[in-house]
Amino acid sequence: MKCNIICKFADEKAEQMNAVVTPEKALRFDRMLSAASRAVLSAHIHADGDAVGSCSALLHYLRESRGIDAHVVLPDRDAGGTSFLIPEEDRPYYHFHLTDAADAEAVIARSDLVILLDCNSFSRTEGLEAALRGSAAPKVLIDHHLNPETESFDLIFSTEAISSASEMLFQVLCAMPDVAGDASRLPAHSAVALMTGMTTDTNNFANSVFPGTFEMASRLLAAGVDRDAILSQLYNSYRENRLRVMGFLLGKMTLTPEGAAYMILTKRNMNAFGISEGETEGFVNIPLSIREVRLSVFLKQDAGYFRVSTRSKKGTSAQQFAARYFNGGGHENAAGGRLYFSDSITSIKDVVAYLENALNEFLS
Ligand SMILES: [Mn+2]
Repeated sequence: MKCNIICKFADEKAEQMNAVVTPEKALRFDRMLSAASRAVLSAHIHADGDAVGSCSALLHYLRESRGIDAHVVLPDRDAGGTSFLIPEEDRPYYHFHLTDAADAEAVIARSDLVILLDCNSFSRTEGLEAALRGSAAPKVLIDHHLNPETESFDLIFSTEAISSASEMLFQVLCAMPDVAGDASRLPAHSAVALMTGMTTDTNNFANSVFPGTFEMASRLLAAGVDRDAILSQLYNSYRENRLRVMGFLLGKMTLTPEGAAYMILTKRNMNAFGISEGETEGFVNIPLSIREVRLSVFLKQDAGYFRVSTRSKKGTSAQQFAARYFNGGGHENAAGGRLYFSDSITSIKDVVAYLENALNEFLS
């Protein structure tokens, strides 16, 4: 019997990958690290597993392997589920602009190297944007999003043909002379953090998986990474409240005739369930398990606006939907944006009307 589900990875994807980490670029990065003494690493607002994973992996490599006084500066906070990547002894190296802007900006001001991870533009670091842009230090981008802000960086490692910023960083680190392709030469924490970032960005190897993704996973496992322990931290360490609010949202989920599903979480509901930022991570993926659903939208109320997350099945563009109706972006099948309250959108009812109209227009 002929199998009609075959994997088709175009050769150009592999080639694209080779063109990203060339020996010349690796050498330039190695020289930049050798010249640096105080580096600052940053990532997008609402840091997820890949943002925290790639930052904490690089933090440990720079500190342990390169003797660089490295610090991580994040716009708001780390995602709840990845706090195991920031052990108590690492806390002094993490700075959150939301809770201490002066401290975060001072760290950037004294750094002689800026590295942005899992983020295609300084604008996505929100409160940190001015300080990062204003830094006179050389700037490096390690990312996997569409449309990197090329003009703002001295060196860029970025392609969409990769699972995560963590995978991009893995390739870059493997090209460093002290690692030389041997993942067991990475600091143990870095290996765990890279595996974590790749796992969360692929939704545990369900989406955005490339040949290099399994190769990296294989090499990290061979280097001793305990994936069971990571999975237990990521997926079996939630609070009861998270499942209660999940049940509530799924009960109220709306399906549209065009093949969309949406869920809306208000501030009032968040407070009632005692849910904090980051605890609803992954909810937007669930409705895609329904056969008819090709686009899932999750709205979560924030101060003056709704955060919008969208996920889609192949053939439907979550990215275009987020860009067209929510002034956002991201990846083809995973994107996000915002819906602000305005003169025409003053209530939840208006939000629902806007969303339903958008879904109808986009999908029909
Ligand atoms: Mn990412």
